[in-house]
Amino acid sequence: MARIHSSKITPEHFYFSRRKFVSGLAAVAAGALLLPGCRAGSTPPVPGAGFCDGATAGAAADELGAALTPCDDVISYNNFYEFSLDKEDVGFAAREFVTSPWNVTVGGLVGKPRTFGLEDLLKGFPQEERIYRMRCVEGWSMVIPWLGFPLAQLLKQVEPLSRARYVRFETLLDPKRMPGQTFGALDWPYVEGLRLDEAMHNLTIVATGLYGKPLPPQNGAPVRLVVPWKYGFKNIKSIVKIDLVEAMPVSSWSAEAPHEYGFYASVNPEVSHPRWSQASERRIGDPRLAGGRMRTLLFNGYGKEVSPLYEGLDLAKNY
Ligand SMILES: Nc1nc2c(c(=O)[nH]1)N[C@H]1C(S)=C(S)[C@@H](COP(=O)(O)O)O[C@H]1N2
Ligand SMILES: [Mo]
Repeated sequence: MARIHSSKITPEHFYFSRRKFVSGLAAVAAGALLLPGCRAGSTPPVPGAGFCDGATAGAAADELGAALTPCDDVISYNNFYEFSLDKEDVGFAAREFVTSPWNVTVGGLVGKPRTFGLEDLLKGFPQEERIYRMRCVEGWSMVIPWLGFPLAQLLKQVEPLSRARYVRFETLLDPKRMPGQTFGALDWPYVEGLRLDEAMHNLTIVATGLYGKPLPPQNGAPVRLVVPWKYGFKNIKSIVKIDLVEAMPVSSWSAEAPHEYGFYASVNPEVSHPRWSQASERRIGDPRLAGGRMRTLLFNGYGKEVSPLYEGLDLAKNY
């Protein structure tokens, strides 16, 4: 574990909360004890078992001309606190995560509640590729070719009632399979939410794969949310439950630090995080930047598509 530097055991998400910070350190320490061999410096990147061999994408760049982030980077630099607080260790910690069988229960304020098996999601909805920028609130970003389908298609099948105004999502709760859930970094399970119109927007997808293959564990296997105009933490991984609800759900990060992480979490270069500016970002794996930063775009560059959702809303207050 000598490879863990102090910068990596102080995840940017945590800072104010001393209690959580200490438990984060304990989590990393516990991880070190459980994994004495850790990863030798020469071991190939996790999962290494060839996920990125034959990785395919329909294009080499996004619609703004930015190159796709190399597959190896997409699967070896992850935030997934259910497994590890160290981004470069998540893939290793999640390598044996069993995601079959898997069910997603969709209910709440709907006319036709239903439990979908993973096969229902894969066969019942045409899978398409979406190349999206993903901007983490910590100030880094990637360009990722996802496979999946619009969440709207799934929601239409269950027939939301008129009282439904928000959608609430939950990650699997199973500390035996997700060891990070015994460390208490967040209140588990991980919860996220969208306003119903955001959830129904065509850009919002249920992702089942990336680079032409089923999602690897570290990226949220077997199903996760991707909302490309919002900060990465909205993209909840390994979903087991979706509920249509009347009141605005409290997401895990808002519960943890309400002044740092709001409900909307739309990417906005003009609204700083209390501890850092959001005006620029580090694009992982982009050799042209040579470690430098690029400007962050309002709504992560999807403003033309999504700004109508927020007419009349004060984006600084609804951060
Ligand atoms: N269940 C769960 N979902 C999660 C997280 C997490 O810790 N747990 N991290 C979030 C954060 S902060 C980011 S930036 C993205 C990272 O997605 P990636 O690892 O696929 O790039 O997942 C989000 N979804
Ligand atoms: Mo993030």
